[in-house]
Amino acid sequence: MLNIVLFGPPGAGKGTQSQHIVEKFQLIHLSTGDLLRSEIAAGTPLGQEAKLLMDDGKLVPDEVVIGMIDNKLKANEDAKGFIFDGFPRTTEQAKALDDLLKSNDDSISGMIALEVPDEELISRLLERGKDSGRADDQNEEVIKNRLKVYNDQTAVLKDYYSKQGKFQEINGLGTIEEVFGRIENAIEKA
Ligand code: B4P
Repeated sequence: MLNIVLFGPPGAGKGTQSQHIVEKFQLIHLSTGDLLRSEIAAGTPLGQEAKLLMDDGKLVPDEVVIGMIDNKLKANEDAKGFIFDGFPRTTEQAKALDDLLKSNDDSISGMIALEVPDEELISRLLERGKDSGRADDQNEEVIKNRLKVYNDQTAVLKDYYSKQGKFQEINGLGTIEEVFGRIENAIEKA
């Protein structure tokens, strides 16, 4: 199976690029951000709890997102592979993902990290916030908090995958097509 972790700070282009990857490589797209926003839209207790944290730019508890991914993996046992978008975001989540895949004799093929400078991330997210309706994209303080959470809790995962020889970093600046071209090359090497 081809299992790719698409990694990067908020606004790096993970969700955008995942759509192209799914089309080209026929992988199942698993975005914890999208799954959480569906729970919010459905007004479930989980969604109500998640909304309070997400609107502040904080992470949702590990056990909640790990449980959602576990359910989705079980529901897609015939898949050719998965693109993990926005997950894992903590070392705890990365270990849990390894265990879930291992129980199916499977593993992560590679992690592709999109590198984009902070000023560009902030400008992309504020732009999206104008019409996306996403509360976490509308306020610069919340965006800065998301970047801090990324630097404090998530960026460490580059080392986690690097130690396994699965880490590739690519430039996330340029047009969506240019970035996708670099991702295609990285996936061929994964
Ligand atoms: P996510 O939904 O993962 O949101 P994100 O980090 O902002 O990235 P996204 O994929 O949406 O944006 P993209 O870079 O594609 O997370 C939201 C929140 O959910 C988190 O803060 C957290 O609270 C919670 N959460 C999610 N997963 C979690 C987990 N595993 N554990 C705990 N909590 C979790 O795009 C951004 C913008 O840039 C778009 O407008 C796009 O059009 C634009 N763009 C993309 N590529 C571009 C390019 N090449 N040039 C110019 N603009 C570009």
